[in-house]
Amino acid sequence: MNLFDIDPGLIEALRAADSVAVLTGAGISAESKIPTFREAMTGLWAKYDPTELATPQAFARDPKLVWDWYQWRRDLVADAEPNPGHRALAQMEKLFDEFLLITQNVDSLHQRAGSTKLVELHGNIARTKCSQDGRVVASWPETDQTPPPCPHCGALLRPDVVWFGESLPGHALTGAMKAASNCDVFFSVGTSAVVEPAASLIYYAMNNRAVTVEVNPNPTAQANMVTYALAGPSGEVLPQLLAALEAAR
Ligand code: BJW
Repeated sequence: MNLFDIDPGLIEALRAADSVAVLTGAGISAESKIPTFREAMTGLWAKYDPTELATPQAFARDPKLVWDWYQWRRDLVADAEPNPGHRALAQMEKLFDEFLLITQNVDSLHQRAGSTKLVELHGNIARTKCSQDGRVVASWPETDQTPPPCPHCGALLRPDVVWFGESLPGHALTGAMKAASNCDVFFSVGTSAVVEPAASLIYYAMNNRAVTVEVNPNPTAQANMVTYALAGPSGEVLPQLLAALEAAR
């Protein structure tokens, strides 16, 4: 994909925009070598289905298995670096009066790329909380138990992420719905757009007649509804879009 593939109408819409909202999913971190959520896992984890591990039921059944899976993923994230897609979004937040990056990712790569105007819908893999009362725990005594017990109440610790069937953090979801409802341009980047309520944010934007843009090498079910579907990797598309926008300003 090169600059000429970006429709001038999209650049014009961005030039005129006061308010931009961007929803991101696992695909934006694919070029940082973090496997997307639904792609087959590797090694020891190849035989597990991630949609079954990311549940309170799996944790209740086999807390060690779920804890170890998150530890494997924490190690992948710790070794990863933000890619040009993350960095382009960090630049974009400076170009608009109102901007919100709404991420489903738990990997902190947006923050490490410099994004500051963001909400995390599904928590953060680096944080740990008590499975009983939800209190975030920064450290705990060395133990041979996996998962370790909460230092305050002795219940099992768990990652501070949102599993299927659990509620999203209220402040993050409210902010995301408000930004999607009020934006002039809405981007959906690197998400399969199947997990609710994130997948429905685009409809809030459409109801406000926003220009909608999908960035995904594999067009989703929403691709034929959006104003512009950019079928390429976000690490290439977003920097080109940013360059075209900066050249036009
Ligand atoms: C690239 C690329 C490149 C590759 N560049 N792109 C309404 C209807 C039906 C069901 C529900 C509903 N409302 C709620 C539900 C239930 C459920 C749900 O949505 N189920 C669906 C599966 C149907 N939702 C929930 O339970 C949510 N809670 C909730 O709504 O509470 C109230 C409630 C509960 C129950 C019933 C009703 C109401 C909570 C959802 C929590 C999701 N949590 C996870 C795990 C987080 C922790 C962790 O990481 O382990 O979040 S699941 C997983 O999916 C993770 C992701 O954030 C999320 C989205 O996945 P994402 O990011 O889209 O990744 P992929 O892998 O699916 O897609 C990657 C994409 O990238 C692909 O399209 C590639 O093509 C693309 N790509 N390379 C750009 N280089």
